[in-house]
Amino acid sequence: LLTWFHPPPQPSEKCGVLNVTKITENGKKVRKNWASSWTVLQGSSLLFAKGQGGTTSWFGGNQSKPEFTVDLRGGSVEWASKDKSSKKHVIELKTRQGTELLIQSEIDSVINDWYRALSDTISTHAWE
Ligand code: I3S
Repeated sequence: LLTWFHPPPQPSEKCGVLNVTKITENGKKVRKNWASSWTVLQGSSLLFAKGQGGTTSWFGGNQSKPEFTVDLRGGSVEWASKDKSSKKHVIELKTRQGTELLIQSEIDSVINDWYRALSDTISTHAWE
């Protein structure tokens, strides 16, 4: 009966260009290094490939591997506090492995969509 009211299934893939920096790696603080990155959400993984303005694609291109991948399972997302970055629209992503990333876009709607997609992914895979 309630089938009609179920939300549509979440898209498992999303991609776009975001500004990204690691701030912690395996629990250790690292120096910020903001870079524009082609970002792909695929299942419970978030993949990054360095690129300029989204022109680089590693799909079927010569760059066949993403630069780095994070496992979202068991992770968390929140809006970064002011002391984490002076930029606006910054998401703080923490993984279970102890990596923390800041993810940013100048475009409100873009970063809001990513925030939603990442939180949805984390809750979808919460029991894995
Ligand atoms: O958290 P911080 O140290 O203020 O981060 C800034 C620095 O990483 C800076 O580079 P240097 O390491 O060369 O100082 C970056 O250019 C800034 O973008 C960083 O701050 P924001 O507030 O943009 O995240």
